[in-house]
Amino acid sequence: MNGNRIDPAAPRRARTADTLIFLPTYNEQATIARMVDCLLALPIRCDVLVVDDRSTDGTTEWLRSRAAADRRVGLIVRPAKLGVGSAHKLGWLHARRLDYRQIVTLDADFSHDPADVPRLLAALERGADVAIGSRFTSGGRLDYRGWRLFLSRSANHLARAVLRLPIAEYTTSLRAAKLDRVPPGLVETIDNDGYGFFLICAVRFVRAGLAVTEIPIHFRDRDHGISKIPRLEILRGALNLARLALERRPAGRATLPLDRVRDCPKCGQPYCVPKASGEMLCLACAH
Ligand SMILES: Nc1nc2c(ncn2[C@@H]2O[C@H](COP(=O)(O)OP(=O)(O)OP(=O)(O)O)[C@@H](O)[C@H]2O)c(=O)[nH]1
Ligand SMILES: [Mg+2]
Repeated sequence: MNGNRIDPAAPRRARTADTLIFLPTYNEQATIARMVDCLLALPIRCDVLVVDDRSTDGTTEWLRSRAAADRRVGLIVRPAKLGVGSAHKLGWLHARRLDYRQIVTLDADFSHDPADVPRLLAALERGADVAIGSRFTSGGRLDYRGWRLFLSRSANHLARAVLRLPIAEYTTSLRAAKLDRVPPGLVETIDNDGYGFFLICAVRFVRAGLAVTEIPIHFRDRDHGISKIPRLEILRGALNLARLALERRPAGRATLPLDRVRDCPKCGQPYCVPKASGEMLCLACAH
């Protein structure tokens, strides 16, 4: 394995299960080992994919050795911090390429409880296309205090009031979906690489007519590591919401024929997707 490159075997590795659990990481050394172990100990058959943006705290090294030792763990290391939304798009594209039946996404810092994963999957079994772990539906809880609590609550209340969609949670990443029900590209073509990705994604699920259900969760504030949310994200979030409210329909090209996905001429990985402009963009190295 080349220290500067992504493990080239990971993206082409065959899947060992029908369910992919996806985690984005940037400097999660305090929790990543426990998180991966908890996920793999769940009473479900699953693979775990981590997209790490070249963490500087040892997360990448730990993941490299875990991925080398366990076929259920896949790792894509990107050359720089390319954004949490961009990492999720790559996770979805990877799941589609390997033909997983369902995907689950969550944070790596234990704000989301791995024990909620089977509850989300059970909601899919009961007929939902998408299950969203929700802090704001009846029975949901949120440990934030002060400014973070105010911000999170008001952002989601505002989204609900402005968009008039039948969901209460727009901004957290704990979600599960049936890949054959979500049109290819609905997620992968979202034009946002940051935290705004989650809002657009939830809106696209509902506006695409998917059966979206909310499962109450208890969201915990991170107790290790530091927050990576830039203040500018708050302003970006407001603009994002205004744009979605005006659009009424998902913006842009929301389909992605998989035969248009190419190997990247720079990093060699199979994650080059066409942008709306027709240009190609590699979700793994941003070339
Ligand atoms: N690959 C990748 N992962 C990221 C990036 N930014 C954040 N993450 C990961 O995305 C998940 C959510 O990020 P957090 O920083 O926990 O965001 P948050 O939960 O909204 O806020 P805090 O917990 O207060 O930091 C965590 O697993 C992070 O490690 C990024 O640019 N690239
Ligand atoms: Mg967090």
